[in-house]
Amino acid sequence: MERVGTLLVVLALTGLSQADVINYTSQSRTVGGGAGSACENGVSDSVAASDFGPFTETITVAGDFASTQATQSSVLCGTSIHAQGSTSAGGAGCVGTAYAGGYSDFSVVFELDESRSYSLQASFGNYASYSISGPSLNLSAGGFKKIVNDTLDLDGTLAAGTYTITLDANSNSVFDLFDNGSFDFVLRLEGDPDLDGSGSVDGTDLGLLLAQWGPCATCCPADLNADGMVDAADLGLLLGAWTP
Ligand SMILES: [Ca+2]
Ligand SMILES: [Ca+2]
Repeated sequence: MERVGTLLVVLALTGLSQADVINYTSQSRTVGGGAGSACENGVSDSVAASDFGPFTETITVAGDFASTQATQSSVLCGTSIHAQGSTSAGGAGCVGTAYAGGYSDFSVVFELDESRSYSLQASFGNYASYSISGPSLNLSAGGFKKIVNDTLDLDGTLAAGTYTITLDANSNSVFDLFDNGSFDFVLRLEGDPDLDGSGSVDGTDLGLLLAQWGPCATCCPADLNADGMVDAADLGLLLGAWTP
């Protein structure tokens, strides 16, 4: 019974609302495939995220010569952003007449109320592109250019303000020769030790941290130092911020 009681306490703690560091103001996430050309049967299909929740979709559209496919799995967390997407082109026999492919587009705008440490890891394949803009981080690459195996591995401090991240797995979001691409993106920001946003750092926050102990798969607000793990380093930060 004691173990059951402990489990119930942990479940109750993880059910608490937690303080968000990232304040999302808008998002646009879409996957689609196919085309309106005779070469691909003129069939197309697409799905877009309708809110800020997790978005996981795979679209496959069969054509006369080949099928096109696009995928996206993205999660907008309170302290991190995760996004994976890929596209494939079909209709190789259609070169010179028309070409069809998939698209996987990801775009979010968010605000930081105060400066925060961050870590960012990303990789891009083939005709992918990315753009990150804000007060203290401005990066872009790709467009119509092939950026095979481009990677980002950064850390530092983001100043307060508004940031826009755009990831595009086929470079230009239209059906054409540039339709094979992929992105794999993770941005983590340091968490707030007051995990439940109560105004104090106490046993409730400690319980939330312990419940998230280990590697961070996706949303992981107790990863206070933004390294992808909830471990002794984060515990030390929480205890160091303990409210007397
Ligand atoms: Ca608290
Ligand atoms: Ca950590």
